[in-house]
Amino acid sequence: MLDELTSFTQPWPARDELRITGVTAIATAPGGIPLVVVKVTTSDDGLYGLGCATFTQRWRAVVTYVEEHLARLIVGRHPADIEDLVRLARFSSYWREGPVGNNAISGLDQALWDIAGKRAGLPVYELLGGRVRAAADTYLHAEGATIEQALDQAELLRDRGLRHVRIQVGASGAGHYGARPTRLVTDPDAPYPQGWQVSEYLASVPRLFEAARERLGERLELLHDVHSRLTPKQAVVLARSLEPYRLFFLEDVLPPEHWDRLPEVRENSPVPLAVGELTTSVTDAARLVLHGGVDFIRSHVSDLGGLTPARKVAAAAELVGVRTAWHGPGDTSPIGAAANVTLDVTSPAFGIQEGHEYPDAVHDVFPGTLRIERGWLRPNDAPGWGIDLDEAAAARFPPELSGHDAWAAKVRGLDGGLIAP
Ligand code: GCO
Ligand code: MG
Repeated sequence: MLDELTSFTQPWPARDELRITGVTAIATAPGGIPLVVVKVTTSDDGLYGLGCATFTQRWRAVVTYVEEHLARLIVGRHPADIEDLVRLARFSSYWREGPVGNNAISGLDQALWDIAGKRAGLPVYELLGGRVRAAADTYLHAEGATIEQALDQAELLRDRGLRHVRIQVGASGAGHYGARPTRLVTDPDAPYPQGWQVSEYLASVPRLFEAARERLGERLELLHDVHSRLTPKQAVVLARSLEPYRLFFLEDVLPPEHWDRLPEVRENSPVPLAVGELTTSVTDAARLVLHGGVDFIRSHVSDLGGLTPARKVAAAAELVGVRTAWHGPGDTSPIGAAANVTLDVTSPAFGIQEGHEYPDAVHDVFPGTLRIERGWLRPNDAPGWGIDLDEAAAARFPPELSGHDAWAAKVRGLDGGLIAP
């Protein structure tokens, strides 16, 4: 059966004897966050590639997808035909897209780019045509239960040389996204006492940015992530109230179910909108870029299916004047972070890169993990991604089914109704 499949999928004679011999998934949580990496081995002893397949909320499903469904289609193929192999992986399931499948395919795709780089002796950015900039300007997150605490952190980041800072402030009950709550109960008499209140949110964010401008001055670029909690009209109200504070971007004002209404929000305020971390298809990302919904496209590269589809989104963005801001939180492996930076330095559409400072344990498991220096991220010059995986070290941090599984469904209103993340 395997031979049948392999010969069915091998569409042309390969140029040499090199073949893919294995496709496996390694799950590890050295920073506490489950990360998934795909390893593609070849018949050339010691030649292998690594790719990010991290869907932290459903990591086990990705491992199964890779090892039980993907490997059998790919083993036996030559690793050079990346576009064909990712199309094969994508179309072979007939029902395409979705974060489990796309992350699995991304792991394969990025591992094949890593192999291509190692075979050529070149970093992946040179395979893509070389750099159009030396480094990617990066933002980090400042947060606090109170405005003062959040601004203390923002000031520290500015003093470390960052030019862009995302600022989030807490509130009572569930708090707001990205910041600790000020107190645990919003209203003791409500059906759901720790509920989230949109009115409190809409009033507190302009206060935060007014204070931020007063304390941090005009030069620092300020960003904010709503995390999809608003209606289109609330989004316009928020954007307009933030106009005096000249935000670099306002992120994810609407949940993906309402993205068709983004152009309306965008037309009603000059505040640049950044959207896209919840895109789970290259088609949806392209729609956001081409249909006037975004100023910054910030898809999660592995959720699009890897570097190969993400490059197409970057090319579309370049043609219509949209800029990129690839999603780069802690639930991206260092390989995924390196793929982000490779896109950043090779695409004229680059806008900004979200950065994450990995703890030491992650650096130990992934030697070569990039480091942010005064807000700049530079790609490795070593062949491929220039990042390795110490499998023995990875095994010391087995991931668990944990809070991450339900993390996105923890916010409810005072009436107890779930609020879309
Ligand atoms: C961001 C994001 C993340 C996501 C996380 C979900 O802008 O960095 O919103 O923090 O919430 O990746 O798993
Ligand atoms: Mg976000």
